[in-house]
Amino acid sequence: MPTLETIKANIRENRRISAQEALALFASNDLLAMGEMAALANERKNGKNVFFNVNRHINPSNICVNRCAFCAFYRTADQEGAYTLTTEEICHRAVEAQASGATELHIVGGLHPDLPFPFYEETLSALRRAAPDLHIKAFTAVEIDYFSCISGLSLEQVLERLKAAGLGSMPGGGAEILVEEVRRKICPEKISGARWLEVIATAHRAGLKTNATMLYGHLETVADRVAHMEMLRDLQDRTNGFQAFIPLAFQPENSDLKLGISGTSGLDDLKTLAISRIFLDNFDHIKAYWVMLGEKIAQVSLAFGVNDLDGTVIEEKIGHDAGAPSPQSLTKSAIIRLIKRADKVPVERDTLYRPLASY
Ligand code: V47
Repeated sequence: MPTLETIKANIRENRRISAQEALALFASNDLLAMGEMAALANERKNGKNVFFNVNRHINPSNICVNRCAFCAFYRTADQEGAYTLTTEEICHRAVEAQASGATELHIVGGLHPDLPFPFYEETLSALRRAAPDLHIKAFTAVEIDYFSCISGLSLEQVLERLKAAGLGSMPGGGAEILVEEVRRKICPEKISGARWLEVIATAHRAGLKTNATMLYGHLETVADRVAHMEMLRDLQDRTNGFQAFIPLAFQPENSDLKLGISGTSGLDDLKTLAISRIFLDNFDHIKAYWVMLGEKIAQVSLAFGVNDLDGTVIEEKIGHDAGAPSPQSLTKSAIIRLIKRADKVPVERDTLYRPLASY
């Protein structure tokens, strides 16, 4: 087993750490040592700056044919609570967001059994007209694969058509844990990990930036987490299309995975964020998603390698349907205060990480 001392020396000398070394970090509870290494790796890339953005999340529908065991958000079409927003309702939310100073829409939904592919194209075009200043970050790799299935178009054709309609980039959802054995248990109907990577690689080739997430704190082992991050690191070496890595802490209420699983611990959250910063040397940004972490862990994570906070959000369903105790939304001034009190410099960014203002 590699020692923390040899791993520290690697970080100091800016050398990539191995999967075995990442496993040794997970086996240790020396949180402060990991924080120190992650902070060094982060400061080299980002100094004292912490990015945040002013965005609005929209989930057009919760009807989904995938029925993942960890998900408390989805409904079947005939189930109570199932909803689908109209294009007008989606645009109304976008216009509100633009008027309140947002720069990004983050749009993800379920795999709807009836809506045809042109619905999504038309919605993007309508959004372009209704709120032309907003960058549209939309559709996980899982949705893009589904669009290809329901339309008979290739991945390349789907992505080109969505780009033409206004798609600016893609979020990192649907990755869960990319290891097949875990997917069989938590999301057996979902596309494979290999297919997720293939869709993302295709998006990167089409010139779309994406993020990558990792859902942790359920049935996976730490070896699964490291294998997941290694697949992402390998792909990033080939495409350089990922912007941020976002570990998502599993929220255990109201899903089929609830039994016997409690939420993640603060120690695990901070370790996972720090190790991701250390291991993913080719990712510029590690994002804390305060919705799943809570504001306080998200703030403390800024001393553990994190350099990005998402965001104002406004309306969040996926984590809150699963019992997340965090608020629905943070104001821009609350985010700025949170970052300043962590002794960092808040930098508002656009979706492509261009700085807009520093506070
Ligand atoms: O893919 C579902 C996760 C994801 C639960 O790219 C859950 O900027 C915790 O991907 N507990 C969607 N997580 C959210 C997402 C995201 C969020 C913020 C920023 C970005 C980005 C992407 O939420 C799903 C799934 O992995 N999820 N259920 C749950 N019970």
